[in-house]
Amino acid sequence: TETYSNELQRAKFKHLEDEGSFLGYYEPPRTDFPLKIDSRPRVSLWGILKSMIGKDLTKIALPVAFNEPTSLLQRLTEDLEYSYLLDQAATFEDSSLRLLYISAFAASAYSSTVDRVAKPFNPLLGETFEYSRPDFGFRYIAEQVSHHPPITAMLTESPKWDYHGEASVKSGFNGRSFDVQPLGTWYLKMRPDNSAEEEVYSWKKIATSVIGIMVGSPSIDNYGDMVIVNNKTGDEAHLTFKPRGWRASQAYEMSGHIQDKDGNKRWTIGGHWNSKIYGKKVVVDNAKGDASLEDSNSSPNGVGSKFLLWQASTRPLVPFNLTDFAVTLNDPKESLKEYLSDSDSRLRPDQRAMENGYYDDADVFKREIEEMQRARRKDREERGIVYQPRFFEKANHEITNEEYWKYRDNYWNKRATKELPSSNIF
Ligand code: ERG
Repeated sequence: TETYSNELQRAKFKHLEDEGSFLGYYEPPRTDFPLKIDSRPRVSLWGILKSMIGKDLTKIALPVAFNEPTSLLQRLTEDLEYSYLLDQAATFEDSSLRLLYISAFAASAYSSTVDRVAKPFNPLLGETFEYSRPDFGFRYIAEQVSHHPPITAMLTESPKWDYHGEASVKSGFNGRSFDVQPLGTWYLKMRPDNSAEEEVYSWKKIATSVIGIMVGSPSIDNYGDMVIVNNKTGDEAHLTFKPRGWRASQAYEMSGHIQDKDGNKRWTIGGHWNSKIYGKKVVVDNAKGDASLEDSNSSPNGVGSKFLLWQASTRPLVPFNLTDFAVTLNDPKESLKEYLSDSDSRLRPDQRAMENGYYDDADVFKREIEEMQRARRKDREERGIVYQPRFFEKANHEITNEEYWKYRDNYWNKRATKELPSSNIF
């Protein structure tokens, strides 16, 4: 606890410990992936998609050959791969510098999409995924709270920050590209080292597209504008992710700036979301407040040239182009089993079969559990029961006043005492 600078951080740390959040996670995460070679049958994406123009993801039934062995609940955990940027952000006294690092965090989430042209398993209604990292200091819980439309609620907590939001997307194949537009708002609650109060940041995610489908070399692009607001100070980050376009030189590019509440630019940010992102101080050099970029040394504290904010980890050699971080997600560790909810993605039989290379079994299991899900829905309809998610509920956000999914505070404490309700969804 000496590593925490104030009462808020210490209280949160104690809460995470008191709820046994890291039980079952003290062994290091796996570094090895069960499957060594990807022997999925080669199927042309265009061959499948050409008859589905105008359809969205919920109406496109794809064979498992288009899946990767992660569930969307796990795919969302990947936002946290570079969570150290948030711990770093909390150390700065200058709120604009905090926002600079938070911007790098928001951009870093896109690095995992490179070469991942595959569909994560669509979570069943009520499916959950938990993931704690004692080494990173956070715990994560996600739940599929709606099936039509598919909506996932998630919350990550750590001593210095909490990150939560709703993943729901509008998607569609327009004949050229398959486009995914995220709809939900994402929130970061920060407990800075030098402050006795929390602050809330919020933003919306940019679009993700599968491009190059017709020409037979599909790849992923992320593009659009992102505005991250510090709702307490009024600071704003304005970030632009360039669409790849025709020139390869523009691929992966992002740039932007951090401004204070009066619109004065304080930092510029830029780089490539697949490799490196830099920050640079904006120096105001005359009374009119014209900004110019100064050049000389390299840290956020010194005045000077650009400094490295973030760098992508190198990818391991595993099937599906998973990152090191993604490899750890579906690990059904012995030490964890006694604590897991029976609705945890790690227990999905279809995904397990796929991870072990049994694609045909995966297809059969997938059909089975989806059939069971349809039967449960039919049963609810007949009995006039409205489905209630177990661990999240709708609430109005106290600061943005938008509707959001609020954690009901009933997962981790029940998990610690092994009293999680059973779901029987798999
Ligand atoms: C983007 C960030 C959002 C949550 C979210 C939801 C779903 C997806 C995107 C993210 C990333 C790209 C995904 C997409 C669903 C399908 C798509 C994973 C994580 C993949 C690349 C597309 C696969 C197509 C296949 C034909 C190969 C459908 O907050």
